[in-house]
Amino acid sequence: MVNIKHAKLKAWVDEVANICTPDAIVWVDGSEEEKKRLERRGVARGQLIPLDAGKYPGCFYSRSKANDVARTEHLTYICTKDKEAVGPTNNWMSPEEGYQKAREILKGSMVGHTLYVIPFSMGPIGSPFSKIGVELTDSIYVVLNMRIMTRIGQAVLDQLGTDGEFVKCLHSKADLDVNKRMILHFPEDNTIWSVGSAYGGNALLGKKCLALRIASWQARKEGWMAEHMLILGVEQNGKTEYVVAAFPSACGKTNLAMIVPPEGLKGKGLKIWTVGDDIAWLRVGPDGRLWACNPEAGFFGVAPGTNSKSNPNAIKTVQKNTIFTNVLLGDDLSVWWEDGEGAPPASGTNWEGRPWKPDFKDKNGRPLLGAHPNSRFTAPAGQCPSIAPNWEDPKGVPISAVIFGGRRERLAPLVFESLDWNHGVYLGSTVASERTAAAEGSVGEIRRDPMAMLPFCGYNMGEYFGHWIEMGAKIPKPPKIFHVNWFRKDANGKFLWPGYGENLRVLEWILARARGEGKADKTPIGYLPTKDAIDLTGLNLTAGAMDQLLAVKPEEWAGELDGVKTFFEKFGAQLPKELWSQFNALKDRLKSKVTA
Ligand code: OXD
Ligand code: MN
Repeated sequence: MVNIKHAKLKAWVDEVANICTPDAIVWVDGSEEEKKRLERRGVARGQLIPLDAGKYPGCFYSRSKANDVARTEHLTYICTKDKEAVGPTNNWMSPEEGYQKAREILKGSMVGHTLYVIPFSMGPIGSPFSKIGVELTDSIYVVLNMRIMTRIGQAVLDQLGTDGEFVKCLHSKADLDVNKRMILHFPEDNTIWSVGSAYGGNALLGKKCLALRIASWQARKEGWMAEHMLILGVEQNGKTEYVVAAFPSACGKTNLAMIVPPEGLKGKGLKIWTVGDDIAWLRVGPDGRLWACNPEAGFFGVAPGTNSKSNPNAIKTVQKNTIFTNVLLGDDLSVWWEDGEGAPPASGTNWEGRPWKPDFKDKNGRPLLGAHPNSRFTAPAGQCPSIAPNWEDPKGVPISAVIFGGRRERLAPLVFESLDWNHGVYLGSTVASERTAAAEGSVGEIRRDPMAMLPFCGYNMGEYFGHWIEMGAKIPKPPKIFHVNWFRKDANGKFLWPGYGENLRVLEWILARARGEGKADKTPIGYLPTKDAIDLTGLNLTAGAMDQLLAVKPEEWAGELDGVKTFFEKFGAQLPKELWSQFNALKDRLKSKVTA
């Protein structure tokens, strides 16, 4: 039995129950006993399948509808009184329209179902970084995932007390009709309503909806930052230094957050500590440095491509107590995914629920996919072998460097350092990735994804850039800002840099620079490592690869400026003048280089 002392919370639950009319209301207490009960219920209703208990203890399989397997950005809205508040990169709806449309879908949507009330904390309960939310949902899958991804239950209610503030999160699967799917954010009301989807990014409301969209709005008001960033520590000689890094979705954030030092650097005794793989909340600490906290408690990682080479720590993390969604389910109650670990099962059922064998082909004659490309694992962060001993420290961890990166075949060198904070903000605001064949649009086309926040910033991105500029002035000892690109290719289209664990070599240089060490040359785009500055011990790069990885081609950069200009112009008067100054200064530096 939970103990609820918060009158407004009770009143809100009643209000929602009046709209959705569930058969029952269950307050989630977070106990082990409750977990077992929900698992049994999920299994009985066919929503969960227990995996082989010997090989995958405590693990379950789940499959969502075929048209409900990813975040739906075009159905995601920020609902504010003033349209300008959301800027040119978000979908806008008025709060009246949003509430009214969603209410129509929600009316009676929980008849025959139970409404679960999940009190949850983003960030360790009681930490100065943390924010509390309460998610009302009709999905057992959501309760069990939220249990892994956040801290839930009675302890959160205790923290909330009689009148604490919380984000009101309402989720209903309704009838999972894509035509009645809406992910609505009401930042002025501290409210999120999500209907018609059961996919994680749309339904686990603590993650993208609260910890990024609503939190970015709160962060601007309250003078902190909510970012789409991993957090990791590098330990050497008993001292650990931390970085945060932002990359667009599907650029390997989870992999980088858990890297294993490469063979060639073994002698140096470096250790990597994972603090978070997706979201960082950042605040100025009493020492004048920027401190970071991971608001999540688990990993909601992409399965395909995860194997012992790309991410050995993730493979070890998902051995127990993990929920697998939309991967291949073996007839032997195993799970498997493309580019994964070990041999596939002899037969199974694929993510669409179709019979599957390794030689089955789809209608185009290509191998029939076992796992959806966006299939996921949900696993407790504490199970990761590289999890930092202090990952739940309520103070957070002090940040030495901020890293931005995109996926660029040309242009961006392996790594460079910004000239100062505002130049670093410029680098973040111009982050871009080239489209791969898997995405919509033409291959090679540039998709700008500033600070990797394009789908996650809860307000006008022009103002968001302004907030970054203002934060620079508020941090007495700011971290240095860097740009990395693991994806540069040679003339034959081959990757020049091996990536994965070898990326630690680049992190070493970044941390040295943050300490005021590390050799660099000043170039028009920023500080580049000198040819011998990155430790390449034991790495057999092809001849000339390092020259190509570090090449800065002013003509290519001049071309890039055209794209940046078009992008910046979208924000009109909301684009901070400081970013135009950075743009013009870079243009001048490049010009003098071309004519020199
Ligand atoms: C994620 C994403 O799921 O960025 O983390 O899309
Ligand atoms: Mn993400």
